[in-house]
Amino acid sequence: MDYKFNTQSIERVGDISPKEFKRKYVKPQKPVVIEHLTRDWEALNLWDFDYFKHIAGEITVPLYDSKPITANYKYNEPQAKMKFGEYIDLLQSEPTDLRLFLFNLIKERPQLQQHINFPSIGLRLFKSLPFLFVGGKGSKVFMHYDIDLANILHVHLYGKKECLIFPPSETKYLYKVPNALKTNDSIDFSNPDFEAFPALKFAKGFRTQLHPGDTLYMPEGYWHYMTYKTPGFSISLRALARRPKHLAEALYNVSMMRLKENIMRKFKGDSWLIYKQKASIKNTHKALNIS
Ligand SMILES: O=C(O)CCC(=O)C(=O)O
Repeated sequence: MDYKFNTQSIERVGDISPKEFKRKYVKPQKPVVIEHLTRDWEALNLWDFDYFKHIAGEITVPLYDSKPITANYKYNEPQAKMKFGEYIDLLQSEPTDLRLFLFNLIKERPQLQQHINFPSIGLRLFKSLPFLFVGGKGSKVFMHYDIDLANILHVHLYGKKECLIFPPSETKYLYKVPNALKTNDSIDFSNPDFEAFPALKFAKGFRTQLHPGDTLYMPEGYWHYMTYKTPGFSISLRALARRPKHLAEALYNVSMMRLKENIMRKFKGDSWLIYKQKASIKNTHKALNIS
């Protein structure tokens, strides 16, 4: 991985006790990859694309691509829908930027629940929300943080994936788009243009490459950008944000932010989205005194 950003490699541990995990990573809100947390998961051996096609090929799934959104779409509305089996055929036959994002496959196929074990790691994980993420070779998940600012265990189960992440402290350098949880659409985080986006030079982040069985702990509100080096999938387990500031933002995001966004898109159309892109640059440069 050859990111131009100022990054350090995310620490890796094999096994870790809940006490040590809390002390070394949750309390200081530091990311870590835990290599053996899911050693006993049947999903690691059983789940692959053929298996998903067999048990869930007929389900219609929402898909997202990498094109900037237009005002015709509501907040987080998928750009495409397809039978899961057809999508699997597509990503196995050619590179595609179509991704399955935050999909609760276990709700659709509850028998899958028995193949995963919620780890005892000192986080109170939501048992009903193991979300599935799937991507084709080369697909990229734009830089964002999650609406609930949860503590996330991102369990990688198949393929190879690269992760570039930044703590919330770096938001001021990342050209955050107003009333959204993403950065300016024109930034290519695989090859950033520091002339056009000079504040990015100051951002300090972390990177790693995930292989099947790796669990990435992403603390509250961490920005993340993922690149699928091969077709692959992961699931994420989440626990509520603990910091009052983050909890308050999570509540605001799921209620007001989303609502405001849908109203503005409806009444102002694409000019609202264009305004926000420009504002992400203007606000960042103004706050940092960059002319
Ligand atoms: O890896 C992916 O496809 C997206 C992961 C993600 O955005 C998340 O875990 O919140």
